[in-house]
Amino acid sequence: MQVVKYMFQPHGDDRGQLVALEEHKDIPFEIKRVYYMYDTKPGVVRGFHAHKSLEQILICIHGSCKIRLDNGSEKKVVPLEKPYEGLYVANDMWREMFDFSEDAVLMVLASALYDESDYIRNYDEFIDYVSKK
Ligand code: T46
Repeated sequence: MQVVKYMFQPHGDDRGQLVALEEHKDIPFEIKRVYYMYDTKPGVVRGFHAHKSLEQILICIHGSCKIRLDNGSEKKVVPLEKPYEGLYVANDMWREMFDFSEDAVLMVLASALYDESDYIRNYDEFIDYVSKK
């Protein structure tokens, strides 16, 4: 499984850092939705689903967390620890987010509006779905 991590270019000066993200330039799709999670409680694991068509970029803009990716045949854990790195998560990929630091803010840029019918929330269903492709 190929893990695609983007290293965004910070515009740093003596005031600090600024990262700008533009669709189809820094981000490989049109950004239709932005959401973020924070105040994640200790030991919590989120996700446990895949998407049929949604593509996303995950950026831990503060603190740190880990992402487990599973394409049905291989699993990888990717740490997100810097506000200038973004993990590309394609469709047909089971994901779990865990090991959130107390101060973690995980921001997600998504290629589509929220649509519950795009989710596969059952692991056996996911395995069945990807094995038929
Ligand atoms: C994903 C991972 C990385 C909305 O109403 N609109 C939204 O855009 C989102 C993302 C969620 N919601 C509602 C649906 C649930 O009632 O917020 C609640 C929590 O969502 P969920 O349990 O799906 O959250 P996570 O953290 O398990 O997963 C989220 C995204 O849903 C998912 O697409 O890839 O983050």
